[in-house]
Amino acid sequence: AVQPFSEIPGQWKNSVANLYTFWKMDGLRNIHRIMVHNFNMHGPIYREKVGYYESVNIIKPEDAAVLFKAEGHYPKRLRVEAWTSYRDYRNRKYGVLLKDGEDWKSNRIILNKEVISPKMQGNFVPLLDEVGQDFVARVYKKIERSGQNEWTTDLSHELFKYALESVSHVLYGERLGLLLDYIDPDAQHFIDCITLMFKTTSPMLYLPPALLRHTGARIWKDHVEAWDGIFNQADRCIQSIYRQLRKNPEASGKYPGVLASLLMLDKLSIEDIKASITELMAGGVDTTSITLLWTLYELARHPDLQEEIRAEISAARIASKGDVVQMLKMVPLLKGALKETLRLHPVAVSLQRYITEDIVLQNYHIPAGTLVQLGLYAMGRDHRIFPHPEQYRPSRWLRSQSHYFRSLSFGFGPRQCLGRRIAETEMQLFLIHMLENFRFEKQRQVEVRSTFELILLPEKPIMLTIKPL
Ligand code: HEM
Ligand code: 2DC
Repeated sequence: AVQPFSEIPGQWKNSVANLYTFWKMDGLRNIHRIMVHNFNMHGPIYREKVGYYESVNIIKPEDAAVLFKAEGHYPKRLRVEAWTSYRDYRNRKYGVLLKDGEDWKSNRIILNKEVISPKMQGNFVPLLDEVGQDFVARVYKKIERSGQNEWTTDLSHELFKYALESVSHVLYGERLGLLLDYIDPDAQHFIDCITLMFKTTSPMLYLPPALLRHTGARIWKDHVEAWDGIFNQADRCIQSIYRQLRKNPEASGKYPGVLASLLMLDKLSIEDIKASITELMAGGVDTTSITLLWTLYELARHPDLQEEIRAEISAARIASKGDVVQMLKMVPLLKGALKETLRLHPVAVSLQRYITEDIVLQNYHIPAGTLVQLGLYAMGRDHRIFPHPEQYRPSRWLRSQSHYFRSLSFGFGPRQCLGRRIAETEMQLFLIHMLENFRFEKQRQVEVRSTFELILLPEKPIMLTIKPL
């Protein structure tokens, strides 16, 4: 017989005690490892209550399948109160990230066509390819200046600039110039604000922002300052495109970027467009840059694999005869490498949904309305789901074994990552250009762990040596 909800294992009954152990274990930065620990202790399902938010946690692909079948027409994630509180405080509209219900759906359908339909990829490729080529030129310059025919560095800051330059080129159809020697200080400030915004969000997952706001807490002030910086910079970019479009409305035939396309389409209000474009711009920096950094780290640790992927790229370059869209269809191992990076180093520790109907998970009854979390980080490192999970093996993603509900790094279904196509294309083109030109090496073979700052980040700088081929 199916067991009742109240029988699910876990320490959900004593939430104060749970919060205490959580702080003591430095839970804030270790959420991903605490989840692994909980699955080891309780098995593949457990209930948990930390502070005010309660959830059922699952790890198995079969259970993920059941969860996503019960997500309803308007799938809802855990609400990040810090983000909604800021919008309410400053009287700014929610974009697609924070909207729910019919309002979310109608905005999302229009955005889908402009941002993740396969048809758009052809428009994005030339824009992203150009940025990739410029990045290579910049690295050659750095190598030359070092005078040692190699460059040893923590690439993260360069990658942030690459990511912002890439997403901006797609959104605005224009370059920001972040890969030049002297960059706009406002753009650098924007990058710093995003990092600060994520960092200040995570404590507020457990302490209600409303409380912090009324007690004048530092963390809330920093958070507001970070979002202010993000919105101000995005507003400047949006205004400049808007003005150009009004001065010169006739289409030139050239793809004008996501923002101009949305404005000309005239199906969303200007305020809705601004809100979602700002979210896309902010969501497009740390996510792809950190994933690229982890990928270079893994390839530096696996020189034979690096060589194998380089060979795949060379063959694809020749076979595609200059057609880059075609080329991207011929690099399965490279795509496997990105999936493998996100398996071991996911951006999101978990996926969550409020289920809209009663379901059964691991033989327990789960009532409609429950918040169910799929532990993505824990799943990626479970040996029952991924044999030898500690090994970085992109070939496991080739068409040999079943990937049933195992490839979930960008989420699932209609509420999945809106930036997915941009992210994937941008990361594939980056790796193609970099591997065609340079070799990556790692000095000391030390394991770098993840730390949670809303998204998962490397806990310390990753130093790489880059050499021309
Ligand atoms: C949502 C992952 C890059 C914009 C999400 C979600 C995940 C995710 C897991 C939640 C999906 C769900 O609940 O099913 C990633 C990863 C990235 C990445 C792994 C890169 C490696 C980006 C980029 C952008 C972006 C580049 C913007 C250009 C968004 C937005 C949402 C979202 C707007 C909310 C969509 C909605 O609620 O309808 N992402 N993301 N992401 N992401 Fe990404
Ligand atoms: C963080 O317990 C851990 O893609 C929480 O580009 C549950 C949770 C809820 C929503 C998740 C968040 C986690 C991680 C970061 C995500 C976010 C939804 C979107 C966001 C996954 C797992 C992200 C990084 C977006 C951010 C866009 C924003 C900056 C405008």
